[in-house]
Amino acid sequence: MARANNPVSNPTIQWYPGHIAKAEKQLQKNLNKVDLVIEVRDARIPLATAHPDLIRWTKGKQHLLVVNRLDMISLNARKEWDEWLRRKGLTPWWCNAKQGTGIKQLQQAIIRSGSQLNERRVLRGMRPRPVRALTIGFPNVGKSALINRLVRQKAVASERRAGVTRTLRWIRVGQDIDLLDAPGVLPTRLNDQHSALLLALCNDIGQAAYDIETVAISFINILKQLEDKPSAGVKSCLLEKKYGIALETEKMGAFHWLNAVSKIHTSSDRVRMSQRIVDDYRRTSLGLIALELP
Ligand SMILES: Nc1nc2c(ncn2[C@@H]2O[C@H](COP(=O)(O)OP(=O)(O)OP(=O)(O)O)[C@@H](O)[C@H]2O)c(=O)[nH]1
Ligand SMILES: [Mg+2]
Repeated sequence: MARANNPVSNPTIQWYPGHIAKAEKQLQKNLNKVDLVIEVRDARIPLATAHPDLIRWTKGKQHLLVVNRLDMISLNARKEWDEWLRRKGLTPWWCNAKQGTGIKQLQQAIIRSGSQLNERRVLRGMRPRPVRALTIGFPNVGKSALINRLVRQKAVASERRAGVTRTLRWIRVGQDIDLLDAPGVLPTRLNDQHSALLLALCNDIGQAAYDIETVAISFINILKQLEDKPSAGVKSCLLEKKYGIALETEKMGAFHWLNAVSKIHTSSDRVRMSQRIVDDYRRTSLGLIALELP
Protein backbone atom coordinates (compact mmCIF):
# COMPACT_ATOMS: atom_id res chain seq x y z
CA MET A 1 0.00 0.00 0.00
CA ALA A 2 1.33 3.47 -0.84
CA ARG A 3 2.36 5.57 2.11
CA ALA A 4 -0.07 8.35 2.94
CA ASN A 5 1.25 11.88 2.66
CA ASN A 6 -1.78 13.03 4.50
CA PRO A 7 -2.37 10.49 7.24
CA VAL A 8 -5.75 11.99 8.01
CA SER A 9 -7.05 10.36 4.81
CA ASN A 10 -6.69 6.98 6.60
CA PRO A 11 -6.27 4.47 3.77
CA THR A 12 -8.22 1.28 4.41
CA ILE A 13 -6.41 -1.76 5.69
CA GLN A 14 -6.45 -4.66 3.20
CA TRP A 15 -5.41 -7.97 4.50
CA TYR A 16 -6.67 -11.15 2.97
CA PRO A 17 -3.56 -13.02 1.82
CA GLY A 18 -3.86 -16.05 -0.45
CA HIS A 19 -2.63 -18.57 2.10
CA ILE A 20 -5.53 -17.69 4.39
CA ALA A 21 -8.10 -18.40 1.68
CA LYS A 22 -6.43 -21.80 1.26
CA ALA A 23 -6.34 -22.36 5.02
CA GLU A 24 -10.05 -21.67 5.33
CA LYS A 25 -10.82 -24.28 2.68
CA GLN A 26 -8.69 -26.85 4.53
CA LEU A 27 -10.37 -25.86 7.75
CA GLN A 28 -13.84 -26.44 6.30
CA LYS A 29 -12.77 -29.92 5.19
CA ASN A 30 -11.49 -30.82 8.65
CA LEU A 31 -14.25 -29.30 10.74
CA ASN A 32 -16.41 -32.41 10.63
CA LYS A 33 -13.54 -34.44 12.13
CA VAL A 34 -13.31 -32.39 15.32
CA ASP A 35 -15.35 -32.58 18.53
CA LEU A 36 -14.13 -29.42 20.14
CA VAL A 37 -13.16 -25.96 18.90
CA ILE A 38 -10.61 -24.08 21.00
CA GLU A 39 -11.04 -20.46 20.03
CA VAL A 40 -7.99 -18.30 20.83
CA ARG A 41 -8.27 -14.53 21.24
CA ASP A 42 -5.76 -11.81 22.07
CA ALA A 43 -6.30 -10.36 25.58
CA ARG A 44 -5.33 -6.88 24.36
CA ILE A 45 -8.19 -6.92 21.83
CA PRO A 46 -10.73 -9.63 22.74
CA LEU A 47 -13.44 -8.12 20.53
CA ALA A 48 -11.36 -7.41 17.44
CA THR A 49 -10.06 -11.02 17.58
CA ALA A 50 -13.56 -12.53 17.76
CA HIS A 51 -14.14 -14.13 14.36
CA PRO A 52 -17.61 -13.52 12.85
CA ASP A 53 -17.77 -17.09 11.46
CA LEU A 54 -17.16 -18.74 14.80
CA ILE A 55 -20.83 -19.55 15.42
CA ARG A 56 -20.88 -21.49 12.16
CA TRP A 57 -17.63 -23.33 12.99
CA THR A 58 -18.71 -24.37 16.49
CA LYS A 59 -22.16 -25.56 15.47
CA GLY A 60 -22.78 -28.99 17.00
CA LYS A 61 -19.39 -28.96 18.73
CA GLN A 62 -18.08 -28.05 22.11
CA HIS A 63 -16.38 -24.68 22.35
CA LEU A 64 -13.65 -23.43 24.68
CA LEU A 65 -12.65 -19.77 24.67
CA VAL A 66 -8.98 -19.07 25.40
CA VAL A 67 -8.02 -15.46 26.04
CA ASN A 68 -4.27 -15.58 25.48
CA ARG A 69 -1.51 -13.04 26.21
CA LEU A 70 -2.85 -12.41 29.71
CA ASP A 71 0.62 -11.10 30.61
CA MET A 72 0.14 -8.17 28.22
CA ILE A 73 -2.75 -6.44 30.04
CA SER A 74 -3.27 -5.22 33.59
CA LEU A 75 -4.99 -7.32 36.24
CA ASN A 76 -7.83 -4.78 36.33
CA ALA A 77 -8.42 -5.03 32.60
CA ARG A 78 -8.45 -8.79 32.89
CA LYS A 79 -11.00 -8.66 35.72
CA GLU A 80 -13.28 -6.36 33.72
CA TRP A 81 -13.12 -8.66 30.68
CA ASP A 82 -13.60 -11.76 32.78
CA GLU A 83 -16.79 -10.42 34.32
CA TRP A 84 -18.05 -9.15 30.98
CA LEU A 85 -17.45 -12.44 29.16
CA ARG A 86 -19.08 -14.44 31.96
CA ARG A 87 -22.10 -12.15 31.82
CA LYS A 88 -22.30 -13.06 28.12
CA GLY A 89 -22.43 -16.74 29.12
CA LEU A 90 -18.82 -17.50 28.11
CA THR A 91 -16.13 -19.09 30.30
CA PRO A 92 -12.77 -17.53 29.44
CA TRP A 93 -9.64 -19.66 29.92
CA TRP A 94 -6.92 -17.06 30.57
CA CYS A 95 -3.51 -18.17 29.31
CA ASN A 96 0.00 -17.00 28.74
CA ALA A 97 1.13 -19.50 26.14
CA LYS A 98 4.65 -18.10 26.20
CA GLN A 99 5.23 -18.84 29.90
CA GLY A 100 2.70 -21.63 30.34
CA THR A 101 0.27 -19.90 32.71
CA GLY A 102 -3.26 -21.34 32.64
CA ILE A 103 -2.26 -24.30 30.45
CA LYS A 104 -2.91 -26.98 33.06
CA GLN A 105 -6.44 -25.71 33.68
CA LEU A 106 -7.09 -25.57 29.95
CA GLN A 107 -5.81 -29.11 29.50
CA GLN A 108 -8.16 -30.33 32.22
CA ALA A 109 -11.07 -28.58 30.54
CA ILE A 110 -10.19 -30.28 27.23
CA ILE A 111 -9.97 -33.66 28.96
CA ARG A 112 -13.38 -33.07 30.60
CA SER A 113 -14.83 -32.40 27.15
CA GLY A 114 -13.29 -35.66 25.98
CA SER A 115 -14.77 -37.61 28.87
CA GLN A 116 -18.25 -36.31 28.06
CA LEU A 117 -17.77 -37.24 24.43
CA ASN A 118 -16.62 -40.76 25.31
CA GLU A 119 -19.52 -41.31 27.72
CA ARG A 120 -21.84 -40.66 24.80
CA ARG A 121 -19.81 -42.91 22.50
CA VAL A 122 -19.87 -45.79 24.98
CA LEU A 123 -23.65 -45.42 25.39
CA ARG A 124 -23.93 -45.83 21.61
CA GLY A 125 -21.74 -48.94 21.71
CA MET A 126 -18.68 -47.20 20.28
CA ARG A 127 -15.11 -47.40 21.58
CA PRO A 128 -13.67 -44.41 23.44
CA ARG A 129 -11.06 -42.35 21.55
CA PRO A 130 -8.99 -39.21 22.17
CA VAL A 131 -10.96 -35.98 21.91
CA ARG A 132 -10.22 -34.13 18.66
CA ALA A 133 -9.72 -30.42 19.19
CA LEU A 134 -9.04 -27.66 16.68
CA THR A 135 -7.32 -24.39 17.66
CA ILE A 136 -8.82 -21.53 15.74
CA GLY A 137 -8.24 -17.79 15.79
CA PHE A 138 -6.72 -14.77 14.10
CA PRO A 139 -3.05 -14.95 13.02
CA ASN A 140 -0.39 -14.49 15.70
CA VAL A 141 -2.72 -14.75 18.71
CA GLY A 142 -0.65 -17.68 20.04
CA LYS A 143 -2.41 -20.85 18.82
CA SER A 144 0.80 -22.73 18.04
CA ALA A 145 2.50 -21.55 21.23
CA LEU A 146 -0.50 -22.89 23.13
CA ILE A 147 -0.18 -26.28 21.44
CA ASN A 148 3.54 -26.42 22.22
CA ARG A 149 2.72 -25.73 25.86
CA LEU A 150 0.08 -28.45 25.92
CA VAL A 151 2.48 -31.05 24.47
CA ARG A 152 5.41 -29.65 26.51
CA GLN A 153 7.73 -29.47 23.50
CA LYS A 154 8.27 -27.40 20.39
CA ALA A 155 6.06 -29.53 18.18
CA VAL A 156 4.93 -26.75 15.83
CA ALA A 157 6.48 -23.48 14.61
CA SER A 158 5.63 -20.41 16.66
CA GLU A 159 7.14 -17.00 15.86
CA ARG A 160 6.70 -13.29 16.42
CA ARG A 161 4.80 -12.55 13.21
CA ALA A 162 1.45 -13.29 11.59
CA GLY A 163 1.14 -16.17 9.14
CA VAL A 164 3.67 -18.63 10.60
CA THR A 165 1.46 -21.75 10.49
CA ARG A 166 0.67 -22.49 6.84
CA THR A 167 -0.90 -25.95 6.88
CA LEU A 168 -3.09 -27.95 9.24
CA ARG A 169 -1.29 -30.46 11.44
CA TRP A 170 -2.46 -33.00 14.02
CA ILE A 171 -0.54 -33.30 17.30
CA ARG A 172 -1.18 -35.99 19.93
CA VAL A 173 -1.23 -34.73 23.56
CA GLY A 174 -0.76 -37.62 25.98
CA GLN A 175 -3.37 -40.33 25.50
CA ASP A 176 -6.47 -38.22 25.69
CA ILE A 177 -6.21 -35.38 23.19
CA ASP A 178 -5.56 -34.93 19.47
CA LEU A 179 -4.98 -31.29 18.62
CA LEU A 180 -5.19 -29.74 15.18
CA ASP A 181 -2.97 -26.69 14.69
CA ALA A 182 -4.38 -24.44 11.98
CA PRO A 183 -3.18 -21.26 10.27
CA GLY A 184 -4.70 -18.05 11.60
CA VAL A 185 -7.87 -17.05 9.82
CA LEU A 186 -9.24 -13.61 9.02
CA PRO A 187 -12.69 -12.52 7.90
CA THR A 188 -12.67 -12.01 4.12
CA ARG A 189 -13.74 -8.45 4.74
CA LEU A 190 -13.55 -6.38 7.85
CA ASN A 191 -16.06 -3.58 7.70
CA ASP A 192 -14.78 -2.06 10.87
CA GLN A 193 -11.55 -0.13 10.18
CA HIS A 194 -10.99 0.47 13.87
CA SER A 195 -10.77 -3.28 14.49
CA ALA A 196 -8.42 -3.61 11.52
CA LEU A 197 -6.19 -0.97 13.05
CA LEU A 198 -6.12 -2.80 16.40
CA LEU A 199 -5.21 -6.04 14.62
CA ALA A 200 -2.37 -4.26 12.83
CA LEU A 201 -1.10 -2.79 16.09
CA CYS A 202 -1.07 -6.18 17.79
CA ASN A 203 0.73 -7.71 14.81
CA ASP A 204 -2.24 -9.98 14.15
CA ILE A 205 -2.31 -9.15 10.44
CA GLY A 206 0.64 -9.21 8.04
CA GLN A 207 2.66 -6.00 7.80
CA ALA A 208 2.15 -5.87 4.03
CA ALA A 209 -1.51 -5.05 4.65
CA TYR A 210 -1.05 -1.63 6.19
CA ASP A 211 0.90 1.58 6.30
CA ILE A 212 2.93 1.72 9.50
CA GLU A 213 2.84 5.51 9.77
CA THR A 214 -0.93 5.60 9.64
CA VAL A 215 -1.10 2.86 12.25
CA ALA A 216 1.33 4.68 14.55
CA ILE A 217 -0.59 7.96 14.29
CA SER A 218 -3.86 6.24 15.06
CA PHE A 219 -2.18 4.46 17.98
CA ILE A 220 -1.08 7.80 19.45
CA ASN A 221 -4.67 9.02 19.26
CA ILE A 222 -5.95 5.81 20.88
CA LEU A 223 -3.46 6.21 23.73
CA LYS A 224 -4.75 9.71 24.32
CA GLN A 225 -8.32 8.42 24.52
CA LEU A 226 -7.36 5.55 26.85
CA GLU A 227 -5.72 7.91 29.36
CA ASP A 228 -9.14 8.46 30.96
CA LYS A 229 -9.63 4.73 31.58
CA PRO A 230 -7.33 3.61 34.41
CA SER A 231 -7.72 -0.13 33.73
CA ALA A 232 -6.40 0.37 30.16
CA GLY A 233 -2.96 0.84 31.75
CA VAL A 234 -1.77 4.02 29.99
CA LYS A 235 0.54 5.72 32.51
CA SER A 236 0.38 9.50 32.82
CA CYS A 237 2.81 11.44 30.62
CA LEU A 238 3.73 8.13 28.95
CA LEU A 239 4.69 9.62 25.58
CA GLU A 240 6.69 12.46 27.08
CA LYS A 241 8.59 10.11 29.40
CA LYS A 242 9.28 7.60 26.68
CA TYR A 243 10.02 9.84 23.70
CA GLY A 244 10.83 13.23 25.22
CA ILE A 245 7.93 15.30 23.84
CA ALA A 246 4.48 15.66 25.36
CA LEU A 247 1.44 15.34 23.14
CA GLU A 248 -0.76 18.27 23.98
CA THR A 249 -3.64 17.69 21.62
CA GLU A 250 -4.87 21.27 21.90
CA LYS A 251 -1.59 22.53 20.44
CA MET A 252 -0.33 19.64 18.34
CA GLY A 253 -2.00 16.72 16.58
CA ALA A 254 -0.56 13.21 16.55
CA PHE A 255 0.97 13.75 13.09
CA HIS A 256 2.93 16.80 14.27
CA TRP A 257 3.97 14.97 17.42
CA LEU A 258 5.30 12.10 15.31
CA ASN A 259 7.17 14.61 13.16
CA ALA A 260 8.72 16.17 16.25
CA VAL A 261 9.83 12.89 17.86
CA SER A 262 11.18 11.64 14.52
CA LYS A 263 13.47 14.69 14.46
CA ILE A 264 14.93 13.67 17.81
CA HIS A 265 15.15 9.90 17.43
CA THR A 266 15.30 8.86 13.77
CA SER A 267 16.78 11.80 11.82
CA SER A 268 13.27 12.85 10.77
CA ASP A 269 12.47 9.40 9.36
CA ARG A 270 8.79 9.10 10.30
CA VAL A 271 8.45 5.54 9.02
CA ARG A 272 11.29 4.28 11.20
CA MET A 273 9.92 6.22 14.17
CA SER A 274 6.44 4.77 13.56
CA GLN A 275 7.86 1.26 13.48
CA ARG A 276 9.73 1.90 16.71
CA ILE A 277 6.62 3.13 18.53
CA VAL A 278 4.53 0.18 17.33
CA ASP A 279 7.31 -2.27 18.27
CA ASP A 280 7.58 -0.63 21.69
CA TYR A 281 3.88 -1.30 22.20
CA ARG A 282 4.14 -4.90 20.98
CA ARG A 283 6.96 -5.74 23.34
CA THR A 284 5.13 -4.03 26.24
CA SER A 285 7.85 -1.45 26.76
CA LEU A 286 5.07 1.18 26.96
CA GLY A 287 3.48 -0.80 29.79
CA LEU A 288 0.63 -3.30 29.87
CA ILE A 289 -1.94 -1.58 27.70
CA ALA A 290 -5.35 -3.03 26.89
CA LEU A 291 -6.48 -1.51 23.58
CA GLU A 292 -10.06 -2.64 24.16
CA LEU A 293 -12.10 -2.62 27.35
CA PRO A 294 -15.61 -3.97 27.79
N1 LIG B 1 3.86 -12.34 25.73
C1 LIG B 1 3.23 -13.37 25.19
N2 LIG B 1 3.63 -13.84 23.99
C2 LIG B 1 2.98 -14.89 23.47
C3 LIG B 1 1.91 -15.52 24.14
N3 LIG B 1 1.45 -16.53 23.35
C4 LIG B 1 2.23 -16.55 22.26
N4 LIG B 1 3.16 -15.58 22.32
C5 LIG B 1 4.17 -15.26 21.30
O1 LIG B 1 3.48 -14.74 20.17
C6 LIG B 1 4.12 -15.12 18.95
C7 LIG B 1 3.09 -15.77 18.03
O2 LIG B 1 2.72 -17.02 18.51
P1 LIG B 1 2.25 -18.21 17.54
O3 LIG B 1 2.03 -19.38 18.43
O4 LIG B 1 3.16 -18.36 16.38
O5 LIG B 1 0.84 -17.63 17.04
P2 LIG B 1 -0.19 -18.32 16.04
O6 LIG B 1 -1.54 -17.93 16.51
O7 LIG B 1 0.08 -19.77 15.91
O8 LIG B 1 0.15 -17.57 14.68
P3 LIG B 1 -0.15 -18.03 13.14
O9 LIG B 1 0.39 -19.40 12.97
O10 LIG B 1 0.58 -17.00 12.35
O11 LIG B 1 -1.61 -17.94 12.96
C8 LIG B 1 5.26 -16.06 19.38
O12 LIG B 1 6.45 -15.28 19.38
C9 LIG B 1 4.89 -16.48 20.78
O13 LIG B 1 6.03 -16.77 21.58
C10 LIG B 1 1.49 -14.99 25.41
O14 LIG B 1 0.56 -15.46 26.06
N5 LIG B 1 2.20 -13.93 25.87
MG1 LIG C 1 0.57 -20.93 14.31
